[in-house]
Amino acid sequence: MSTTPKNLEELKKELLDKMPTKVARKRDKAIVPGAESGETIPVIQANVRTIPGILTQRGCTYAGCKGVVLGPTRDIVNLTHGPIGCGYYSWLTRRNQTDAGEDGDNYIPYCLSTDMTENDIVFGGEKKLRAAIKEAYDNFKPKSISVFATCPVGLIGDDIHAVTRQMQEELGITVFANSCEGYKGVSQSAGHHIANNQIFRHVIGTDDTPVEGKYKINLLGEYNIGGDAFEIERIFEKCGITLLATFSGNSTITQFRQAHHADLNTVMCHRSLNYVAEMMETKFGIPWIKINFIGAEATAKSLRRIAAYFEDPELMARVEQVIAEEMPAVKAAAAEVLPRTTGKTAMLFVGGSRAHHYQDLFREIGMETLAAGYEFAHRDDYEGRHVLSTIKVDADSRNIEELEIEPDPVRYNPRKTPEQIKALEDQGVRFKVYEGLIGEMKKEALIIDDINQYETHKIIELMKPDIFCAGIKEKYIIQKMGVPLKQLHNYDMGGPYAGFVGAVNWYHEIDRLVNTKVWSLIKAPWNDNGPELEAAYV
Ligand code: CFN
Ligand code: HCA
Repeated sequence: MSTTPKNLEELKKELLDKMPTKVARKRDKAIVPGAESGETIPVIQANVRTIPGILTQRGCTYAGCKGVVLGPTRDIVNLTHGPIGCGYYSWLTRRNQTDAGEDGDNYIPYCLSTDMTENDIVFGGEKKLRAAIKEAYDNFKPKSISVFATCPVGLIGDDIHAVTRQMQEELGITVFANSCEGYKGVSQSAGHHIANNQIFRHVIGTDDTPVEGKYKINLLGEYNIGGDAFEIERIFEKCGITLLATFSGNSTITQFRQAHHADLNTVMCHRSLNYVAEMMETKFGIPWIKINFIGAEATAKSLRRIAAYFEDPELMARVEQVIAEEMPAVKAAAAEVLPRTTGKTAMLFVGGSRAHHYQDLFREIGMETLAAGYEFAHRDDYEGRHVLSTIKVDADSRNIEELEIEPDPVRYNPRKTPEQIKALEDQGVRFKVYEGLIGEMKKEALIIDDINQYETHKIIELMKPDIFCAGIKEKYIIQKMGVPLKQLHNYDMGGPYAGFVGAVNWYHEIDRLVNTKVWSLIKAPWNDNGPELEAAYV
């Protein structure tokens, strides 16, 4: 990499240079360097309101609740309470796949909305909501109906929870509502939290039917985008690990109801599902560990982590055997592309976990990340955290043997220094480590929270990456600059990229993208005195 710590500061200065003083002062706090290998982790500003007038990548609370967390469950009917736009524009946009299973129940392809109009805004929409729930029930006879509030619902004060309570009684199925009005919070992150709370309150642990199987786990924060969950399911099955429920890729409500029978929760996307992990630990005594199945090495490490948790030689041996069987194909694919991909550079600005996870996949083909950041993650996703290991459960009796050492395990708990950790460990305290993004990036790299459109253009101009990873809003503008953009949200119709099979897909895809000659032939219309500009100025 050509930049040094000094010119990193210069880069940052150039990024902020043209901004009004007040804006530059605020944005300055959201831009920090990396801090690999034991260096002090800088504090980054995150999860704060986007400055009005700035073009952000972020989405809304409704999107985080309905689209992200609850949307991927195939047998819950999702009903949007609001004007038709929110339902329509969140209809099948996220590429979360599902296997309709033996019962064939799959409502994901449908778009259900109360279609509120002026009349409902003025006189209230509760009647219409009640009728829509009834209509959905009559048509589908589903196991559950979940209602999502859009902005106007909160503004006019419809009591959606009273309506769903009534309808639950009347219909005899689980009906629950989410007060996920788009304007709440500062991003879709608030919507994740609301969905976590409602699924925990209304669904998780409501079916005590015992579930058979050895090494029972749940997978939290995996949404089966492009078939990722299918590949992870394949690997678990091969290892003899019993997956009770995935929250929420390729999932059913029955799996959620029975998820409390698991021995362990594994958390893939910490940002969107950590609340359920913490609540299940507190209520059911199920510990959680962080895992990551993006990257072949990360997959192997995660499987070993799960096996180590169970402390069972049989599982450990099985996991080693699976890794040994799967790795040769991965290594062969990497060896094939490495001569062409080594030394290429990437930037990743996406969501609340992939900007971190996908760096492993790039590393495996010799590519370095110059700059990265999240849209809506919180400080712990950047800075990492050491959570005091709060709970130990007796596997047979399910008795909690050791309770919270810290009063509130959910509370943000900053990363501790090596000395502090050693001192606490000497006292017998155990830690659960959650590595953040900053600690895994070089000090020459830039980390930017909630990057905006101006900064995106500037950083591409200044650091010239070979590939940029982001979403649909950024894609075509960046490609017009001559830089390939790989969508890390929907995978551009590709995938899976998780697990061993996913790694092979990724290596080939990235090789194609960074080595095709077409990008050098592109001239951006705004640099070409093209017809658009002429038309604008005549
Ligand atoms: S599938 Fe996940 S992995 S859930 Fe989250 S933070 Fe979004 S929808 Mo887009 S791709 Fe993205 Fe992450 Fe977790 Fe997806 S990086 S922004 S809300 N996300
Ligand atoms: C969301 C969903 C999204 C959007 C993707 C994008 C997704 O945040 O509401 O901007 O391209 O993954 O579908 O993140």
